Parts: sequence; structure tokens; C-alpha cells
Amino acid sequence: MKTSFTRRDFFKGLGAGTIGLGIGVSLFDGIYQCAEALTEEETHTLLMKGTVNFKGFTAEEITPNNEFYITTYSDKVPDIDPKTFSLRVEGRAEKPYALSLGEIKAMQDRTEFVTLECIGNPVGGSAVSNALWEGVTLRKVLERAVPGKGIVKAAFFAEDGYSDSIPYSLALSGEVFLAFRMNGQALPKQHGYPLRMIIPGLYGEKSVKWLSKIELVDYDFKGYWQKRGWSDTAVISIMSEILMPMDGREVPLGNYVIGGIAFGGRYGIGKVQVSLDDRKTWHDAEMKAPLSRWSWVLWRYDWRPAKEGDHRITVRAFGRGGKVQESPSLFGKLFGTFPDGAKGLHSVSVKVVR
Ligand SMILES: Nc1nc2c(c(=O)[nH]1)N[C@H]1C(S)=C(S)[C@@H](COP(=O)(O)O)O[C@H]1N2
Ligand SMILES: [Mo]
Repeated sequence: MKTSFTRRDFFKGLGAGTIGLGIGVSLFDGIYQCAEALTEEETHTLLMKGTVNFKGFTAEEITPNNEFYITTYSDKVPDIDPKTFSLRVEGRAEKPYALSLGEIKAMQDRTEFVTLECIGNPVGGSAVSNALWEGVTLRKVLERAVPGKGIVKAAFFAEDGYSDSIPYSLALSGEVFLAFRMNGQALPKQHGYPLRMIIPGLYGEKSVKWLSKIELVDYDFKGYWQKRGWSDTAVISIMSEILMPMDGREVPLGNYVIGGIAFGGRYGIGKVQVSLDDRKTWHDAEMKAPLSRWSWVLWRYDWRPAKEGDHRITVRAFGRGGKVQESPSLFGKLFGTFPDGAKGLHSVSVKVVR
């Protein structure tokens, strides 16, 4: 069964102290094969449809706004008046300035599918979702402030007191953007209305909601979760999940389509494999081309269970460069997702019946 994500899961690992950050930043391997760029009309049709049927595996490739996971550190949901809202760009810049929401919208240059995953999402968890975001490239916003020398990071500050940061090189990469629309609608309140960051390929903690200030700093800024020991690099690990069948279900003898998602963040997804004999042998699953280089992929596998009884299904994914999904270390087994996200393979147990 897909574990329902609660804030308690996220807080479980806290209190273990500050831990050194271990993950190096990886780069994309190879050319990414995505679905062809969609026209505005095709995108609209896709958003309206809700679910797709990938050869017998029916899934929400795009997560509807009201089902998109929510992680917020406190109970505060800022109430921001779009008329008086402004975004300040400050710090080591020759021309610090502020932008109104109207000015930000007029700068729109991005419409992109990006999957977000919470660093507290356990193996098989549901704190991972995919949406179409519209907004403005961060680099464009920063350049207008005429950045000075010696900048180490871009730090993001929110109206609920939350903060996080990214390396300045990533801020200038063109990958990162500010979003004001989600799946064709204004950003919903819980997801950061009126403006949030979208940092593709890094855990959701970096994608600051209710953004009101960007500061260019000359030191290694630590945000809300980093001060509490969570990963600052926050590179998403390769993950995969079985959505169909759910754990504990009965599956009829005959033909059955196993299906799920896989997400590699900066690693991309090159291959997905399924095991039907508790990880002894593996079979290649069929993958649907992802909606963008930053979105999850749907996968499916035709299963013809030959005999009745208990079966254990496991999935694993590989990055574009061949890197296999990681297993948990002893530390990971003890502390779960703390400090740098879940590791390990997702399994479900089912009973094949006549
Ligand atoms: N202002 C603010 N931004 C925030 C947070 C927060 O508590 N406050 N939580 C972060 C975390 S931990 C995650 S996983 C994502 C979740 O985004 P979502 O709630 O839109 O899914 O928001 C991030 N941005
Ligand atoms: Mo998160």
C-alpha cells in the first residue's frame, strides 16, 4: 500500500544532530529522451484528462493540485495580498530592487513539468508529485540586480519564516525558476501563493514557498532544515515505486499489469526492472517517455502469474548513466530518511488467486 505521508514521518529523524553532507552534485548523463514538446492545446488537454492509460496501467501522470503532497514546517499558511506583494532582490548586488507580482508575471519565460519530492518521503511514500509550473527563470531576475563579486549562494526567504539556499552556480544555471502558476491555475495557497521557487532535481525543501526575498550572499548560508541537520546539497536519489498492485491485495491468476513511477532527479531514469521472486531475478519494465527531463516516468510490466499463492514484487531503477538505485546504509536503516532522503527498494506482497 502506498504509505500515506504525514508530517510526523518527516520529523521522526530530527534531533540526531548535525551530520556532514555526503552527496556530490551529479550532472545529467547522456541525452534525455522526453516526450515531444507539447503545444499549448495538447498541454491543456493533458491537464484536463487527469489520468493516462499506459497500456493497461492507469495513473495520474500529472498530480491534480488538490492531491499534490504538502509539506510545511509549521501550521502557518501566510495570507498574502497579491496587490501589495513584492519580491525583493538584495545582498551583494549593485542594483537591489523589488518587483510587483504584475511585473514578475510579465517576465514569464517558463512552462515546465517538474516532479517534487520531499526529503522526508519514505520508500514507497506519497510525498512525491508532478505538476506543470509556469514562471520566470531565476537567472533573469538576478541579472537585473547586477550581482557583485564573491557570491557563494542565493538564499530564499519566505513569509512564514522559512528559508533555504542553493549554490550561486546553480542559481545562474537557467534550470531554476520562480513559479506563480501550477497545472494551469494560480498557485494554490498551500503551495506558496502567490510565488514560490522551483528547483528541479533537488529535494522539495529547496523549493521555497511564499517567497518574498532573494538574497545574494558571500557565505555558506544554512536554511531552516539545514540548521537541523538535513542535507544542504539535497540531490534527489534515484527512486521507484509500485502503484499497482497495492500491498496486501489479491491478484487474479492470468494477466496482470504491474505499474508505477520512477524518478531520478538529476540522474534521470535509464531503466526500470521488476522482480517477482523476492529480488532473485529481474525483468525490464516498459517505460513511458517522461513529460520533461525533470519529471518522473511511468513504467509497466506484463505479469502472467503461473501459480496461486503469495508473491513479493520489487522494483528498482537505474539512472541514465547506469547508476543503480541505492540500498540503505546501516545508518539509513536506523534513521530512515534523515539526513539525505530515503534509500532502498519498494516491495509489495500480494496473493495470486484463481
Ligand atoms: N515557505 C516554505 N516553503 C517550503 C516549506 C515550508 O515549510 N515553508 N517546506 C518545504 C518542503 S520540506 C517541501 S518538501 C516543499 C513541498 O512543497 P509542496 O507543499 O508544494 O508540495 O516545500 C518546501 N518549501
Ligand atoms: Mo520536504
